[in-house]
Amino acid sequence: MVTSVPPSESEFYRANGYLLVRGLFTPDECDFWATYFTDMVERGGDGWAEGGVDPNHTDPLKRYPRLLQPHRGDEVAFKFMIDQRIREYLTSFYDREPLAVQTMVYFKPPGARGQALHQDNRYLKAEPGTCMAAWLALEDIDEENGCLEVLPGTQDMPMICPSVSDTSQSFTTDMIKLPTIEPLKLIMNKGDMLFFNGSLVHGSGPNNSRDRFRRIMVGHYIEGRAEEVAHYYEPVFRMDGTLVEGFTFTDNGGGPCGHPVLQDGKLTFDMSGRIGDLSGPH
Ligand SMILES: O=C(O)CCC(=O)C(=O)O
Repeated sequence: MVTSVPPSESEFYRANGYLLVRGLFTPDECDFWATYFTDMVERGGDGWAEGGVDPNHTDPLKRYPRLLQPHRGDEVAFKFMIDQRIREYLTSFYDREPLAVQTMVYFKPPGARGQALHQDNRYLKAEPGTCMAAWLALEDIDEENGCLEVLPGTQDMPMICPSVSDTSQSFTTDMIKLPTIEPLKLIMNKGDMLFFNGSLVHGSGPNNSRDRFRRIMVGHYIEGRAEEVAHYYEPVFRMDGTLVEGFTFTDNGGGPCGHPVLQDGKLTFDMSGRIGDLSGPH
């Protein structure tokens, strides 16, 4: 496939493990997806809402839970996952087409908790290589409504053993704590896309706004050279939309992880940890 991605952008991704592309999608496309998936969750989620929808719950995330894997039955989500622009960018990073394994839609209404810092390949377990995310802002996103935060410099780190999160701030319970790295908060406009790799530590804070949702769509991919991925991510698709037959799915058993150790001001890892068993989304 001929790619129109400027080489400086793919070089930035390879060096930093992330790349922010401004205006990759139009405001009209974002408005369409925001309305389409909000309608979906408000009518009960069509089977894709994590834990089901409870419209009267006091927790905003029970009223607007994430949609998980809607591409497995919904054409709109499937088309987003294999969008040509995403395909070109991801292909340019490793000079090879990736494989598509996941879609998610987050609503994060006012008052909703965020998601504590984590690494995606802890969950996807793509091997060899890693996974990649294509995270699209469906509206303007800043610190107030819970922007994404990344820890620069973590893109080549091993899987790090998580500690327990503060569940008043995060709806997930794992949290990576690194003593030395300040989070980079990514202020994004509607239509901007962030690509990032499976080692880059990232997460988001709560939505502290009074009346602004923070809707995003994300696709997850694995490198084209990957030979296995965790069971939850079955089935695997090529970026032309065809199904990959005979892929190997791992049983989600734990692999090694590193405990952060500061030695003379330098961050290293004691790799004696084991990631616990996990199944399901991250
Ligand atoms: O949107 C968020 O707050 C977190 C998303 C995320 O962690 C991911 O897509 O891997």
